Amino acid sequence: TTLDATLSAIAEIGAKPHAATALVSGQAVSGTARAVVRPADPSQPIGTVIEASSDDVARALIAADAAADRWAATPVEERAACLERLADLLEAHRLELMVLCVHEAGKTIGDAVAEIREAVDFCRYYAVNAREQFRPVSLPGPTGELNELRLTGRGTFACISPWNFPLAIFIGQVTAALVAGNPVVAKPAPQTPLIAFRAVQLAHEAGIPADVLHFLPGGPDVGAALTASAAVHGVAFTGSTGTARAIARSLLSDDSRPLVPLIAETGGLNAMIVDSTALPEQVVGDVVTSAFRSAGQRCSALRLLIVQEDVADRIIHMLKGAMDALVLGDPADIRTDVGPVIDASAHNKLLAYRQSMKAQWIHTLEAPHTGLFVPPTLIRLNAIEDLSQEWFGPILHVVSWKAGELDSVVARINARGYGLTMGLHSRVAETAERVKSLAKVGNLYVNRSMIGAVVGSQPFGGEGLSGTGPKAGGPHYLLRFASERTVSVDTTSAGGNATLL
Ligand code: UN1
Repeated sequence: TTLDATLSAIAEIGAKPHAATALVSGQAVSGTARAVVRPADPSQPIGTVIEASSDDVARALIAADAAADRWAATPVEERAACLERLADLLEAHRLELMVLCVHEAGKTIGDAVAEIREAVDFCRYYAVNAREQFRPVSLPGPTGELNELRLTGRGTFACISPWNFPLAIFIGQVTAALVAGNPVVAKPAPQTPLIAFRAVQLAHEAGIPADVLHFLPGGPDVGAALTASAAVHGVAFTGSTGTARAIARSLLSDDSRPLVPLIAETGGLNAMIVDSTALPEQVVGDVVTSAFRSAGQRCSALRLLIVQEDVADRIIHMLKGAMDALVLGDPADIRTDVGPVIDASAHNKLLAYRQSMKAQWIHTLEAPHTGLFVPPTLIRLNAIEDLSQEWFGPILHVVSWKAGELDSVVARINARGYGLTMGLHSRVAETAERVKSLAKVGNLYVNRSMIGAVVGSQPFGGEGLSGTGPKAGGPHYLLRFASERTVSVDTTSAGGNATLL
């Protein structure tokens, strides 16, 4: 069957060694290769990467700067066409990309399919958006004056991307910066360089010039070198709030440097409020998806379930049953619902936290003995404020609320300072309206799961400690990657050029 053929292709491609290297103007760099491991079994490397040295970073920035004017002057139609060819190439190579997603990032097959889809969607959406928005626009003014607004590239952008969407977010940041007319230096997360390397090769094949897109895999040193450089005219970053703050400091640290934008998408303490009118089966399905899909490793994921006390026992009882039905294991196995977490450091932190909360466990599962697995765990808290921080894994906290407390529940969630996603399950229209008006979040989900924002329909991103905006996959995203130039010409004055009239 097609499924069997796909699964054996996944096994076959997954067994091959994969190699990535930093690319400066399309040229592989020299250096020592480091192993890239599989979260499902860190003793089995999936391939190797040669990371960028500080010299490679410097050379990439010089080459990008030299290409900046040429790329900004390339018609937007040509830049958009590159993104559309890239979308086609990503689709054509989807099997290989899925395999890398499964083995390098530990994603389930279902998540890997969604990841490739989202990357393709970003390319096509930003291509269409750029064509619409980068046309010069005439603005009304007095007779005898011409006013025109133009968008143009700002200069080299550093795109610093996370391991949790190693293709989709990587591609989303890079294509937005490119189509807006900027050269890009792209730094993937250290855990997931292989899939990003393939994406960059495909982007070059799609027509993005090699000196316009450089690939700089590496750790925090590479990121710090990029953000410290005056050659960087903007940063797109997805990752932790703390790192976003460090980047902002670095961008502002040198008084002689231009002020450049930071587009940051960071963490959340995402809550779902459930009232006593909600449909329990639907709540439980949406909670399991929101909290445990992708092993809870999405910034959109549900961390805190806030259930009205008169239905709490029933919901928790059903939730335990639904958790028991989850299959933990090898992400390359089609039956798996919950795969491993990304690396040993995440694994250790999550297990230590989970253990420290043992007295408050409501329910948990057994984990496989090898691999970086964290058992999905339900933890009871007394108050919203007891959730100390974002735990980036399959750990869900539960608190209860009483009738009449809705406004204060939302206010207490808002008071934590994050503002990414929030969920509500209720069949009362006034309750939904109340939460819509009070919730300070970027994405509010009513009577559905809280993850899986769709490019173009559900622009994604938060506020406060969760990010700077604009929203990825939304109509305003590209604008932040561009400079606005207003050109005003007096066509009546003596010096006016008759051809302008
Ligand atoms: C993230 O985890 O960094 O809505 C973003 C979602 C995804 C975005 C998650 N489209 O779940």
